[in-house]
Amino acid sequence: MAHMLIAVLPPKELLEEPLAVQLQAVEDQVRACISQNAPSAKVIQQTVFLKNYEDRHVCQEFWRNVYGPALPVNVYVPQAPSDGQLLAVEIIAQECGTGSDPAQVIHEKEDLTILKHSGVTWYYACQQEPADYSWSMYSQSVEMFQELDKTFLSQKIPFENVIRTWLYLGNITEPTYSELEGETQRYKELNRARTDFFRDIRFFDGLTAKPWTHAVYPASTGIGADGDTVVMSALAVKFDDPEKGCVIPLENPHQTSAFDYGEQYSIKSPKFARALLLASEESGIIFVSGTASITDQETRYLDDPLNQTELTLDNIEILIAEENLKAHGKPGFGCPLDGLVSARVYVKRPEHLETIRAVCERRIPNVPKIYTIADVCRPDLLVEIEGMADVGPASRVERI
Ligand code: 3EB
Repeated sequence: MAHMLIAVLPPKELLEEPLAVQLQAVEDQVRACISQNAPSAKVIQQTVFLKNYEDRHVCQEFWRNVYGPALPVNVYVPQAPSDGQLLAVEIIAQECGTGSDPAQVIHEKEDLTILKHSGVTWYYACQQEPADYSWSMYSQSVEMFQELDKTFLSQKIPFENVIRTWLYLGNITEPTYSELEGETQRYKELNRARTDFFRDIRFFDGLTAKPWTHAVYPASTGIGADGDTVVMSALAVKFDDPEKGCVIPLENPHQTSAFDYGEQYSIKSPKFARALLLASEESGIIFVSGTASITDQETRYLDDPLNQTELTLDNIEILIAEENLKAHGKPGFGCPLDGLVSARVYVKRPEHLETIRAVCERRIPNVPKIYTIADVCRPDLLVEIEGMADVGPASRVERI
């Protein structure tokens, strides 16, 4: 019973067509893909990148009609797809089967979908808006983390079980006012809010039998978005038997851990792991955090989108490699770079798109990818890439 990742874009010839046409074209492709390859598959989560963020209401209404009570969590991201489309969609689906242990999908509410299979429960949650855009960046961020917490707590799942977060932040590098620092930057205030919110959370305690002797954090993406929006989503998991589950945050030996970055980047460092392995005995998934052209803690290749992309992919390659997994105590759970099953490529400037795309198409040609236009948290970073890899002795990836 496989997990499926699908990246869908409306075809080029529909670029000038209105939203309804592009939306229907996307939906038709998803239906065709599922019915040809895995008819029992159910959609768990859709991440919808929008050129016009206000289109999210029309999209949500459209999918309410398509799915009825089986509506998956839809995360609307205010980032334009790279080639002028009104939307691009990344889908996570699960083959459900009918055997003795069929996967079970529970559509708890529009911002929470739960998937249970093979002894693991997955909780996909979304916080689409802050309570009030007039609040400070810090307060908006804390409130959104608290709302996500409530969503998980409604299922008795503590935030300790969150393994992956996505933080989309409008005007990410723009100035804002902070009680602590006076004039600062929106991203830095998000980091301060995250640090405060995470302070008493002992990540993964109770989730797996393994105790952590040092601070550990979920994998994450922190990335720009249009306007002054803030969107967050998160994935939590639970194991039927904590003895059988395995969660290992991964660091990159060539990079300073983000949580150890110096204060020049952010007075409170960004609390995230470079990647995270979620594994059972035989198979695993690596969630690769947003990754950029950084070694140690410095940005490399200023104004050089080609080499920034190469270094970013080198960083991902190192993270997911057999050698790194072995160094983290999980030999047999690594894979080569093109073992990624999906990738998102966030491009800062549209004029760098073709340069960045050429590198990605050369190095990860068979990986389903979505390119969007988004600002990166450091003004000198021109590209950020995240992804997922399917690993472990029992890994079997089919590319369709
Ligand atoms: C970096 O390596 C680039 O704040 O959650 C990447 C992934 C980045 C996640 C976050 C930020 C975040 O520092 C930026």
